[in-house]
Amino acid sequence: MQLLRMIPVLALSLFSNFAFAHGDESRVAIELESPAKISAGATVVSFQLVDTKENKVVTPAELNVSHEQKLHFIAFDPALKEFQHVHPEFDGKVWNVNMSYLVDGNYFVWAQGELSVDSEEFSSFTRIEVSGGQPEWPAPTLGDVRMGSLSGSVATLSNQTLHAGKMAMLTLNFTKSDGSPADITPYLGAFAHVIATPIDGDSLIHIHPMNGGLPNEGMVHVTFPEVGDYRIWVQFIDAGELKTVPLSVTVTK
Ligand SMILES: [Cu+2]
Repeated sequence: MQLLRMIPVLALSLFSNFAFAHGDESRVAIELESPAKISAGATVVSFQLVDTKENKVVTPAELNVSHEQKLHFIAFDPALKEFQHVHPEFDGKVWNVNMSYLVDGNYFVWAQGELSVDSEEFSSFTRIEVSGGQPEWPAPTLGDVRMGSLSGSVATLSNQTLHAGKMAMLTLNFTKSDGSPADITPYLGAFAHVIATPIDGDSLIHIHPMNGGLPNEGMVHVTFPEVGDYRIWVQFIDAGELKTVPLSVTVTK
């Protein structure tokens, strides 16, 4: 049983996004029931969620369905290379989720949801330390990389200059590797999921692009609060297959 960091939520976007969250005390806490130090491989992460404002445990009854799920769970390593987006289930006592950690590292693990009492979105984070697996990746070097591909699908973010604290409207475009439009269908009720974190990993931006002018194009309204590099994971379904493509951006003054 371990009380770990809780995260405040600042609504930055007008759209149905989990907003920016930072590593400060906040309202919903994750209490790990399973160990915080684990061996690499397949594992079940078990935890409680505590609404510190209402002073009660958060079960599915206390959550709204948000993007087809009551709870979203996002984990990544400090090198910002390993990424998981999964959906815990409640067994009547605790939340459980199957995860797989192959590479060593002290992972950032986020739970995101929306409280039914007042529709407040929350992002809670904790750390899970993995050892005994593949050696930890070296510290991240990101830079501005706005195009990436995976098994024949290409994700491209438009290249406007990004300024800290200023809302940007980026175009997100999906094609096949031959340049033809990708065959996009909704993932968890959205055109795509854009999950961003700064290089230190302890804050999270989760955006759902609006449909753009073309079926393979979406509009990402986002504010990056700080100067520096951000890892961005873009999740989308192309020809029925879920793809996660890592990109990165550099945010200037
Ligand atoms: Cu999810």
